[in-house]
Amino acid sequence: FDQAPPKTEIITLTSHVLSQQQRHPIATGDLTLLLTAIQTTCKFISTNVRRAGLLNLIGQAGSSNIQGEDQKKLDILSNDIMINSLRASGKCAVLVSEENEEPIFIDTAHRGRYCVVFDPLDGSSNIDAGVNIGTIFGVYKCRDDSEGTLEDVLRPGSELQVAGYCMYGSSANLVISTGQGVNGYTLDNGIGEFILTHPNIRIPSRGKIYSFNEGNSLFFHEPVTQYLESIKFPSNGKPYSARYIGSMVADVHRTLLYGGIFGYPSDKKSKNGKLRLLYEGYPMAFLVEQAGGLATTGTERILDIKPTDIHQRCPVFLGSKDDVEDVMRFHQ
Ligand code: P6P
Repeated sequence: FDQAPPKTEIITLTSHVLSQQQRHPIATGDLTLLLTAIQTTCKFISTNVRRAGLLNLIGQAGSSNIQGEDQKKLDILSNDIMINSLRASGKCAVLVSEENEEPIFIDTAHRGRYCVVFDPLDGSSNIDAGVNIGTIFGVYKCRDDSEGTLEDVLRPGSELQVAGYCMYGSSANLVISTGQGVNGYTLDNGIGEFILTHPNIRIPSRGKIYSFNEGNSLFFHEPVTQYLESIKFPSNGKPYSARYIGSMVADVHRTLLYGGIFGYPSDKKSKNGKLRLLYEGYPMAFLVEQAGGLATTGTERILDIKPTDIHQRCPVFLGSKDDVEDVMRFHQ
């Protein structure tokens, strides 16, 4: 048999993170254990999302979250799973969830050195339509002299240790960065492991796709209108393609892999846009920058923003470096 053996290098998320973390001389294994809790949560949520229709989990839960949005049963379930799993890990001190008005301060018995900000099931308005949705998370380490306070999570995204998302679609794709580039893993339901399928994701320097909700065009500020005109009616006669799913995880995942630009700008209706800074803006900006792209409000690097409220919103333009720089030029 002179054929080369098939490349069956099965690297799991757990072993990959362990190997990356072990390079840090001061690694205690705490972050690895926290990431294990996060991936277990994603596996659990994936199972429930996949079976939602069968278990009649789809539909309203009859309550609404602090954003005033109708809560779906899966939202509540995913949030409960994530909070319980993170608390049980014993590695967290403060949790911030899109579904909870106040931060969650972990009791002493279960307290650790990390703070996790997350949207347990982003894009949930798409659940009933079977459109891809996802969990988005970011991890801060408590400041040295802190046991875990609000100030530990009101920090610029540039201080995150980890950022990632898990997209629930035809398969469960977990994309994560610990500050050494971006890696993508696909859940093998047969063995219950996330397998490394997209090592070292790099976003193309320029793409051919733009992803905005143009239903808001009436309210767009002039720089956004002019930017969109420039790629829809370009002098080279080659307009960009429009792709908009309306689920941030799905739109960002496509942008990471194919390049181009995703934008949810501020407009005359929403002065800071719609997306939340801590658990949507920061994690996605962290990942895109780690993959070689940029993430801006139009005038400011998203990761540099100092937050004042855990649920504050921010305008978002992110994606290929050249495309984001084009947008910034229209905001000068
Ligand atoms: P619109 C989903 O509700 C979400 O928070 C993001 O996942 C998504 O990018 C955005 O809102 C979609 O908002 O106004 O275009 O429906």
